[in-house]
Amino acid sequence: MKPLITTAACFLLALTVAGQAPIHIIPEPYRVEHRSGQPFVFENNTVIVLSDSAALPAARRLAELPGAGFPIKWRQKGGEVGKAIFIELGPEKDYLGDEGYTFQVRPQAISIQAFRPAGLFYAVETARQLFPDKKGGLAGAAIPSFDIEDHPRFAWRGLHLDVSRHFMPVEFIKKYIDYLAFHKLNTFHWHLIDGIGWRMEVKSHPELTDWGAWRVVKEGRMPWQDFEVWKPGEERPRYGGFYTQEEIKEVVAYARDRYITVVPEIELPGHSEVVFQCYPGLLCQDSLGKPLPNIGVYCADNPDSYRLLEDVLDEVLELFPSGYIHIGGDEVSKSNWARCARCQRLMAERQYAGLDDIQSHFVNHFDNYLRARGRRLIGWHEILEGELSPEASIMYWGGADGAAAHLRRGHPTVLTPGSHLYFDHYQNLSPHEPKAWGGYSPLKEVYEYEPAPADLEETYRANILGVQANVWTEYMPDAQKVEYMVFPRIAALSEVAWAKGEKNWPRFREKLGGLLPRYDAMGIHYARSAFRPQATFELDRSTKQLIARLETELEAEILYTLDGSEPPSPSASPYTGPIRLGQSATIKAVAFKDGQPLTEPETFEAMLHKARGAKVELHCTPYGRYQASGGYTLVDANFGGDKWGNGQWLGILNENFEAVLELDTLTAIRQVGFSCIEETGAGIYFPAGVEVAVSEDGRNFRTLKTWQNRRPLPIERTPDIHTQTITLEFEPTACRYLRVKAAYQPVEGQGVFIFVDEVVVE
Ligand code: TNX
Repeated sequence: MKPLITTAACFLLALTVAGQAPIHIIPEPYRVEHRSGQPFVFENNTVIVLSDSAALPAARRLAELPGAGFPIKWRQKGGEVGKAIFIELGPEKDYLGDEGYTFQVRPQAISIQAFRPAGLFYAVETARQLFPDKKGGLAGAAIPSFDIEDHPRFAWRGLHLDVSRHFMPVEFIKKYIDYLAFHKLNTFHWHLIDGIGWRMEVKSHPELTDWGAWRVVKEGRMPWQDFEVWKPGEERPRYGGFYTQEEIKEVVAYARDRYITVVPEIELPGHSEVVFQCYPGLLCQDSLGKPLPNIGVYCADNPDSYRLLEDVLDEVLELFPSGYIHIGGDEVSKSNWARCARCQRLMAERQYAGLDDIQSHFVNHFDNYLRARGRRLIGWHEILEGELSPEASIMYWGGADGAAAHLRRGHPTVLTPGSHLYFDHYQNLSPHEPKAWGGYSPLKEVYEYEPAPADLEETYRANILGVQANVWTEYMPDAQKVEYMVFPRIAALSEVAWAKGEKNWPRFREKLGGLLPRYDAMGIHYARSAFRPQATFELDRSTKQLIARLETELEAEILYTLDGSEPPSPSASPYTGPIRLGQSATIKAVAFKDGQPLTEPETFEAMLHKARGAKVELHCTPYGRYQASGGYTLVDANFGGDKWGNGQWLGILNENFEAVLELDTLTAIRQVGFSCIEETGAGIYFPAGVEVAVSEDGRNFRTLKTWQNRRPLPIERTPDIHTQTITLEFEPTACRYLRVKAAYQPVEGQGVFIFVDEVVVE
């Protein structure tokens, strides 16, 4: 290994060479050293020079960069060359590893070197970002003199795509692979199978795609919620698609040319409803031979289950040369196994203690099967339940805070934490964001994710194979929406996966600003969510004024108004610092670049109500992660917004809400607003009733008003999110103490949350 220079030092170097534009590469190279002196200026007779045919693919890719169509020539001993780009492999470059490279720019020549062709490939991806995007030709363009040495932090740098919930055409899959390559990612996890659709042609079982690739579309339902296969002859329209084996070969070859491994996922033993719609005879059966409900799980003691999956895997192994085969294994519904005569016999025979052992019985069968064929099994971390084969590898999708415990289990692990790397989560809190699964993972949080848990012992660190972001497509029906959810977070992911130095958010922000025009040129529908202004409010407890701050994740000028008009209206002002508010106001704000608004204007209500900053006594216990700032959350004049998981809502589980607010002085009030949020699918409900009572001494309370939820029961469980301020009005009343109670709406067989935020007193 060559001596190390930290990224911070490189950054300083970058700044110290006067007059040179900083080098902006994402992901950040390991070492960048600027040199004084003249830049390299492209000329019309610039050539690409090779000495080894193994470098030819990289040379060709380089010549395909916009404007860089230079002739490719073989190096000749003693021969004179003019301006040249040398591309070479060298055995002395072994310190760079299989994927590293060096990139040197001098006034007369650019020199790219690597130990292996993959390194040259990544050097060309660096050139793609470095060379000006000049379609008319690069002649005349200048590149400053510098040295780059670069190699990745992790061996597994992955991006996943779920094509089961929504099928994505081959042309898009190839684009997606190009996107990975651009960001120096090297693993494409192709989630080909899930309960809703089978997407891979299997020659030995054509029903899997003849039927299993197509759904009947039902009015008012998302296609992925509709678990009915379409069969030929059916008149209703069909929805779906699949990849033929020829197409799969094409994709795998396309990826291989870009040093990307395609890891296929064949789900087992759960998430497989579609399989049993094709083969109902494979379902678990009760002791009378009656099939159990289709909950998407294979019978663990039916030889036909294993035969089908082995047939499928045989074809998978022919098509996919990857070292790892992903077998899913997440969220297995096991209840059929407890009622299935065969599974029960298996349990008794093997003396299994529980259903988890049946799961590992099933998974371990395929671990053996794959190992006997020279491959390795990887599955979602739930396969750790029971007695997992020590050879198996894990893909961990829990929160980052649980990663250390999983790494200590000793299996090689790819970290795909749901807390940071789920690109189906929202990237901004704005109500203008298109529907996403839930959660909240803004760009900065993705960028700042550190895969190696600080408290993890050194011996377990080697278990980190790498990192990956997952793209579940329930709410991404087409390529455009996938691009929206993936970009620009993929750029942050690439830094996490590749860059070794310390994080530097301001620098990343600046670099990304330069990358977006390239995304534009590539026609990518990236999200501008990181340009949406977000407001935070802080109550100045002494003056009771509200301090509003506006911020965008990526650098942009913000214009705002306080008079309800939409910026850029004549009354709009540029935001230069915190705004102090002595009374309620509506703030409308939007980010601008080059005179153009970047998104829709955002609206924020600054509500300086009478209970702001009051003393609060909570008579209930907020649950787990939903503590926000305790009782103060109710009176901080900061509204929770429409994402209940954002740390600004108090969540109360299976308990009535009760709080007492103590106002500074005896105050006349006429109205109380109780802000709450609901997502019934997540167990969060509006209250069944609210009661407001007042007191002058804090002991004897007098009820002023009650409110009752008159919605008919039972309430449907849906993923829709609603917010509401339940307003109780009454005759003006002087009060010092205000008690607010809210009863929860019990629902049989499940926990019920009330989520509450501001108590608005007028
Ligand atoms: C959980 S994470 C799943 C997927 C869903 C996803 C939605 C994992 C292995 N399974 O089936 O699509 O949540 O975020």
